[in-house]
Amino acid sequence: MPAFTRIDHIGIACHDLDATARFYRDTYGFEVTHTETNEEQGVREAMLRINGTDDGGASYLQLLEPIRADSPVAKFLAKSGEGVHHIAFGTADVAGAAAAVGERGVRVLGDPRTGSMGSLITFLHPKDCGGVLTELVESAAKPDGHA
Ligand code: CMX
Ligand code: CO
Repeated sequence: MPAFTRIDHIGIACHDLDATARFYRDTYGFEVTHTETNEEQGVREAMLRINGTDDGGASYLQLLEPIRADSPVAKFLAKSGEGVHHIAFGTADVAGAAAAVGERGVRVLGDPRTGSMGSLITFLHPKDCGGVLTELVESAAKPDGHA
């Protein structure tokens, strides 16, 4: 069984990243700790660190605003509206974890590629996960200090 060590993040689809970030700041005091655009995923994203430090052991909210009409998040917003889009589990070895989950009959959506903050990510099909789009994340930073 692969080791999944934390909830890395919860991904939330929104139309307006800045307005949604303001809601989380004003309602809960959660601050945006990182922003970036991921061209491949077709999103502008904001990470709000909820606990820990950026050492590979923290948990985040990940706000996602589409930058292209044909991106997965744009498609989701058109169909379902704003809300929780995916959950992401942290692991020290995303390729190994994806292979192990794939052996259990879950469709893995592509090879590991670049995610937030230099991480390696892949996705599991929501139809094989009880309706939950699931992401696997290997942080660029390792909690034990080893690269
Ligand atoms: N959660 C739950 N179900 C979802 C879903 C989601 N986020 N997105 C799509 N689905 C469901 C749809 O409702 C649909 O169900 P029905 O067949 O019952 O209608 C089914 O999955 C197929 O959806 P679709 O709208 O036809 O979309 P596609 O099949 O083209 O794509 C998916 C779905 C999951 C393969 C695609 O969204 C994907 O590859 N996602 C992974 C990449 C991604 O989401 N990137 C953005 C986040 C980036 C990041 O986290 O850094
Ligand atoms: Co994500």
